[in-house]
Amino acid sequence: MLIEKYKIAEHNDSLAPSQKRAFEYLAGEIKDVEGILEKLAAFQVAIPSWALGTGGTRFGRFPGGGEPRNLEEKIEDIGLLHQLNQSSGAISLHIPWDIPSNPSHIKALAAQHGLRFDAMNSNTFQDQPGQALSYKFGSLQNVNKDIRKQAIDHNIEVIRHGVELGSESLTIWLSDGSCFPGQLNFRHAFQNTLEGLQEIYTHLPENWKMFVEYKAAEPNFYSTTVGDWGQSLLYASKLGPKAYTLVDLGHHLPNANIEQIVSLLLMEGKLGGFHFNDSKYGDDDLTVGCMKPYQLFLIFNELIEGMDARGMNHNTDLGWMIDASHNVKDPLEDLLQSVEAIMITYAQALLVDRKKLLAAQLQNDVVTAQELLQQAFRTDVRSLVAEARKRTGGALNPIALYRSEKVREHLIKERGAKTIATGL
Ligand code: AOS
Ligand code: ZN
Ligand code: ZN
Ligand code: ZN
Repeated sequence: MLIEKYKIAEHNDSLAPSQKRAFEYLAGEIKDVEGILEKLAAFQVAIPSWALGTGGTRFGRFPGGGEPRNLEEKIEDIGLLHQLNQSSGAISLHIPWDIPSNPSHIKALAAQHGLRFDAMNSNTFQDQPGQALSYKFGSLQNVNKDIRKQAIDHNIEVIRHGVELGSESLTIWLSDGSCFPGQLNFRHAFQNTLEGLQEIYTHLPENWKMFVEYKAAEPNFYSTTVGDWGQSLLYASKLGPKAYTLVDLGHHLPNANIEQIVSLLLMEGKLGGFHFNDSKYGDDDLTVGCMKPYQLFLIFNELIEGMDARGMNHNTDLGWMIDASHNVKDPLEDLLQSVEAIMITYAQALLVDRKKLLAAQLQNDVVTAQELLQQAFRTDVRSLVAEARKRTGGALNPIALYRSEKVREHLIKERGAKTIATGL
């Protein structure tokens, strides 16, 4: 469902006086407001197809109803998000959950909603119904050549689906690893995985990128074969110029300095993609910015510093995606919150006075350096983000409009109270 344009206009009119007050005050305080607004308007974050349904945990799942029943309805949900915030203009698909039966129809539907196809995601972490061989002991790392081949072929098939839709990247997250000491020969597992990735790499079209996503643990709790950024970088470097590391915020050991990882990967030209979420314990996949907003700010600060140093385009030169899920919220409201948190943090990072920061660093003026970062972080930029949204046709307060338009109620009526979206 889409919200009629005049409803967005009415909503924006009702909030116009307070928006004007807050925005004008802020605009008087910061430099280059127009330049920042342009960057905010351009910035797009892909929504993963699997975040549109209730996530759940292995203990239970409490779906709220009205979930998309097929790829078309997933695209419609993301189209609605994008209509409201103008910052969710891309969708990231997962094969086999989202195999498009009619790719040209799917492509046209996405285009109608202003959406492009971001990274394609393969799946060798589950056994699918009717699958010949099991991934119980891994996919690309497997000691069995036929299982490795099955996983390679699957990834090649994912590329093929992506080409049909106009995607230009493949994200490979492997759950491969081991549960107990002695189970795996680490070198053999690495070599097998590398060979598999090399084979997949040769099937990438000219303009495609491959993202190698790492994760410290889960589902394997002794070792993971792409377990950290060092291992991912090793694969990406051996593979070649189309291969990059993908950072998922929830995939580190506790207290890892993610901003430093990001900075060095960018320095090496090997940061390719990003999965946003937040966590308190592990791969919690919570709403972006709900737990550690300052850490997110520090990461964005390094992203911008590093991208600017390499002359990269903030929006197009990295694959930005949300990778979150949850059991207790309306997924669409949660995604609106996540995108908002990303935009707020991006705006704050754009406010950092980089010249002064560099000068402070060169003077070893630790206090000034910290002040400069915190000055930006403590600026309330919500009216700036809202202004960018308004200027591009979005809603000043997307969640408020979503609720007053009773979107979920409509979706439940249309799709039913007991729909289950395919996904995690
Ligand atoms: C798994 O933990 C990773 O974050 C994956 O990126 C993702 O959640 C999965 O590929 C969903 O299909
Ligand atoms: Zn991820
Ligand atoms: Zn994850
Ligand atoms: Zn996660």
